[in-house]
Amino acid sequence: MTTPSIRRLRILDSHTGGEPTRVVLDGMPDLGPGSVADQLARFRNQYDTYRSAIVNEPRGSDVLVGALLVPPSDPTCVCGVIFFNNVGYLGMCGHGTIGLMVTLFHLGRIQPGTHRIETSVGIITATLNPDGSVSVANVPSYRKQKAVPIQVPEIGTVHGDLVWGGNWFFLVDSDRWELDLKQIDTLTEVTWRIRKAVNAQGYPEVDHIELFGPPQNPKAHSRNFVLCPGKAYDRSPCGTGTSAKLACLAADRKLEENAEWIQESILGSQFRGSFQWLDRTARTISPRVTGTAFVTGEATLLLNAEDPFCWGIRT
Ligand code: PYC
Repeated sequence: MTTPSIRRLRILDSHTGGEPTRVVLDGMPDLGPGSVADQLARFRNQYDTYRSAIVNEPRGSDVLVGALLVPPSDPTCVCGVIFFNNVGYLGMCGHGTIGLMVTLFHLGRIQPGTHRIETSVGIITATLNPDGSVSVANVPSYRKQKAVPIQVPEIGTVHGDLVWGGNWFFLVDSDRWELDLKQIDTLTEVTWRIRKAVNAQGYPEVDHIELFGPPQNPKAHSRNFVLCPGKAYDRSPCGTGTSAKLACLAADRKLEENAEWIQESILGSQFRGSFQWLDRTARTISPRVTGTAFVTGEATLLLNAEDPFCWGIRT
């Protein structure tokens, strides 16, 4: 028996409102110089097999979001981060940033206070609050189009808003579907159909579909169901999805600047959101989303070149 060639990747797992994040600390090939966006391009073009190895089965699952720590090009940032999932890369990730902050604190790399983080879609700030919660000031967010009609096979016409919240969302406000955990299969099927129809009808950039309905907790303002790009649903209220919702509420003058919006997930976990105007004419806001995360594991992934599933199971 020969000694296999094994690459070791050090990881920390956490969850934010039920949605998991796997922070990769080291062990990756060098992604070279430049901004986080430059490094993401090299990750995607040259080392995408690592993405699959880290988050897909047999080491991960469809719901897992990876967060690779990389050197920031902006020296005022505490780190750079590349977010990814079972099918590709995310621009920003709100629950992932909350998980990352709690992980960095767990490692003793940051203290409570405000820290700048470079992502592939811009610099964000994240505050580790004295009570352990994390507030993320996300990238500028805005609604591009309101009430876009989409013909969805076997469902009919669905109207939704096309919104940037660090990822592209299609937001549907409707009481047509019961937003309850027992309905996960139906909700997944409905949103997947909507996603395909939205993409086919002129909006290929949209990769998150978000349904809104009344909350179950009377303290919350709304409940959501968010379908992520690889067909897994977000267990958390989705940080970028909540940012997108805030952009719509701001544009419709349904929420005042700095007023609180409590967004409930399909699990019942909550994010607290608010916004500040960046440009009232362009209806662009700076969203702020607060949530909590818990570290769930510390491990070393072993990538054995002789393992037939070394690079993950791609579906
Ligand atoms: O929290 O922004 C988020 C997010 C995006 C995909 C999964 N979670």
